[in-house]
Amino acid sequence: MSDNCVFCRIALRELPTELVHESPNTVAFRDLRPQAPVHVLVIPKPHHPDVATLAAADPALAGEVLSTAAAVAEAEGLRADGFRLIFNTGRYAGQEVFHVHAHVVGGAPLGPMLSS
Ligand code: DGP
Repeated sequence: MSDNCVFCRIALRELPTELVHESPNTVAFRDLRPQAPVHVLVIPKPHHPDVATLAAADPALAGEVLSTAAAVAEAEGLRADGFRLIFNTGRYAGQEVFHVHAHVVGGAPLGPMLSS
């Protein structure tokens, strides 16, 4: 738990959210500002600021985040047509919340990976 971290508070169920999946070490919930018909965030329950620090500190947990993201994509019906998995990391990527999270987005054609 990191003080004032909104995603730690979601993991602890201190803030309301639309939960779509929970495992002992991960939580998945719908993004507040969806960018696609399906837009789910997957987080590890322990606080790590971004995917690089998570991968260095706890590679097994990083793997659990990936497998949870795959399970969410399957459960949301995204496997057949595909989906995008995004880890915004740091300032140039526009990361807003510094508790590592995977965006699982899909449900429609997503366009180019980067806006020009
Ligand atoms: P990023 O730029 O990768 O850090 O994206 C953060 C995302 O988190 C953004 O799409 C909006 C979402 N978000 C921020 N606060 C909340 C919240 O309190 N609840 C939910 N469900 N999503 C949130």
